[in-house]
Amino acid sequence: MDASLLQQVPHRRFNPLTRDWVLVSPHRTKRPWLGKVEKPATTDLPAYDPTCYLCPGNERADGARNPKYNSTFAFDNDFAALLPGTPAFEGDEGGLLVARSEQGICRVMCFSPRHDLTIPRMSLAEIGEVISLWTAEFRRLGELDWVRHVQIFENRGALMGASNPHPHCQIWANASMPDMPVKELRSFRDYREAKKSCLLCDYLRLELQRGERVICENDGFAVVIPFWAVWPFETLLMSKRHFASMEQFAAGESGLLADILRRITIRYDNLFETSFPYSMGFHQRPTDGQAYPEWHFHAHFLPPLLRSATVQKFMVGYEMLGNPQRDITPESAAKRLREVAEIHYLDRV
Ligand code: H2U
Ligand code: ZN
Repeated sequence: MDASLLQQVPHRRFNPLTRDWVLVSPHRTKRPWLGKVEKPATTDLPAYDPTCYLCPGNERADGARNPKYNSTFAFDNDFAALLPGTPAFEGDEGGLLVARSEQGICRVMCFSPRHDLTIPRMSLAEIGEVISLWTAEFRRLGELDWVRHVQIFENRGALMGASNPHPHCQIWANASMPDMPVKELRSFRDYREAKKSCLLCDYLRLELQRGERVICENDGFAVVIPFWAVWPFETLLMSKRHFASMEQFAAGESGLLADILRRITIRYDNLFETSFPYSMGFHQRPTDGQAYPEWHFHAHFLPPLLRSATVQKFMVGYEMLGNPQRDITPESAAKRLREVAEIHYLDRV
């Protein structure tokens, strides 16, 4: 493949995980911007906010009271999108009006008692606490006989629709597998059948050889801007070892995940010197009790910012109707993320 053509000529790139395409228009980066400018994220938050429904000891919107927790804390979402006791029903009128009831459990999980402490500013030990609760929640929910998929995800920042700046994530456990993991599973499976190896093991090896899209790595994990990234600074976090979910961490791997999460989120914050908004989530094996040797543990970071703390990318027009498109290439975005430091800008002396 001609690397210089990829930086000059409009082209499409293929996502082997989802089998979607992205249109890349590198010649278009000099386009002027007269559009929407966002407010920069607030950075001067208090350590405790008496009006916050996630802070320790405070009352939540439905009247429940949080314990005075001093590490992490998870609870059932008071406004859950899915409910465990949903009665079963199914309807199909000629394949045109099709519906099925969906059972589920939605959890909310606070990362820290501190209202202002985001992952990039936490210690490795504190992130370790978050990872061990993620692992415990994944195991507990996944072991329920009707739960086939557990999605851990974080919406960070008002730009991503997070309802509260207190660092937290959500966990949704479903009776059905959602669309995105279904697509990935199909790709993992077909690739394994055709090549007798793993799609992400092979992809990671290729990226580590090339280096041009790698942002950071340690002995357990690596973060790259995938060749097929849609969002300007989208990244893919992959384990170096082939395993399928958090409860299969080998010795030291949880600490290495804490390290890599801290480093990539510090780089994100440093890029525009802002609390960098994103949606992120882990893609782990389905939890229906079957073995999934084809699944490779990974996480996606999907940040909306484009060129500064106040200009975001919009997925509109052709992207809603055709397929996603980007101007800045994954390679030049990776270069920018590689160039920023791994010391948080607020901790700089
Ligand atoms: P987001 O910031 O990603 O929206 O997550 C916050 C969740 O917290 C949201 O799903 C729930 C909302 O339903 N919530 C409670 O469970 N209790 C509350 O008192 C307020 C918000
Ligand atoms: Zn709070």
